[in-house]
Amino acid sequence: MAEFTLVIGDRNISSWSLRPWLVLKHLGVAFDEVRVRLRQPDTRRQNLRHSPSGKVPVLKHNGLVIWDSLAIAEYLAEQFPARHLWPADAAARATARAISAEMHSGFQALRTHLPTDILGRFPGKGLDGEGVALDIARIQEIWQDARTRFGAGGPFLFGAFGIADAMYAPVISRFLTYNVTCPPECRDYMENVWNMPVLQEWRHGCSEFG
Ligand SMILES: N[C@@H](CCC(=O)N[C@@H](CS)C(=O)NCC(=O)O)C(=O)O
Repeated sequence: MAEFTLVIGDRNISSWSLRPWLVLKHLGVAFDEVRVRLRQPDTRRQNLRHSPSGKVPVLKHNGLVIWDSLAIAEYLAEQFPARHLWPADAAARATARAISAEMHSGFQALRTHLPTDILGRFPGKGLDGEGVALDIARIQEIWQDARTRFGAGGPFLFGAFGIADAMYAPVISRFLTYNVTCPPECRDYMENVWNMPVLQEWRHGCSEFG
C-alpha cells in the first residue's frame, strides 16, 4: 500500500479529480488510486465513505483526510517544498495563487454550459450560454498575462509546471471538447499541457467509466 491514496471520480467527467491527480503524477509520488463512480444513485453514499463533504477528490495521507482539490494541492506543496509547486518568486506565487483561487471559486457559466467531457467532441455547443463568452475571455486573459509576465522559463503559466497549470487543465479539456476559438499564444499553452505524458495517461483511462 502506498503512503498516499487519492480517491477520484470517473476520469472522463471529474474535472476536480484531475487536478490533484496531475500534481501527484507530476511529483512522481507513488499513490493508490481509488475510483468512485459519479452520477449513480449511490454516488453520495460511496463518496461519504471517503469524504465528509460527500465529494471527491480526497487525499489520504498518514491518517489525514483532505477533501478539496485546492487544499490537496496546497498540502502537497508543503510536503514537497523543493518541487516548487508554487513559483519561488513572491509576485509570481501570489499571482499563481490568485488565478488558482479564481478557478476554484469562479467560472460558473463555463461549468454550467460546457461540462467536462474529456473524450466528447461537441463543437460550438453551449458557447452561447449566458456568461460563457465572458468566462472564456477572462481565462484567455489570465493565461496570456501569466505567460507574458512569468512564463519565460518554460512552457507553462509560470515557466515550470505547477498548481496553477493543474487547476486550468480541465478548462483546456473543455476548450477542446467545445472547440473554443483561442488566440495562438493560448493554443500553444494548451498544447503544452495537453501533450504532457501524464495527461495522456489520464486520457487513456477516460473510457473506463461513462
Ligand atoms: N470544491 C471541491 C469540489 C469537488 C466536487 O464538486 N466533486 C464532484 C466530482 S468532480 C463530486 O464529488 N460530485 C459528487 C456529487 O455531487 O454527488 C473541490 O475542489 O474538490
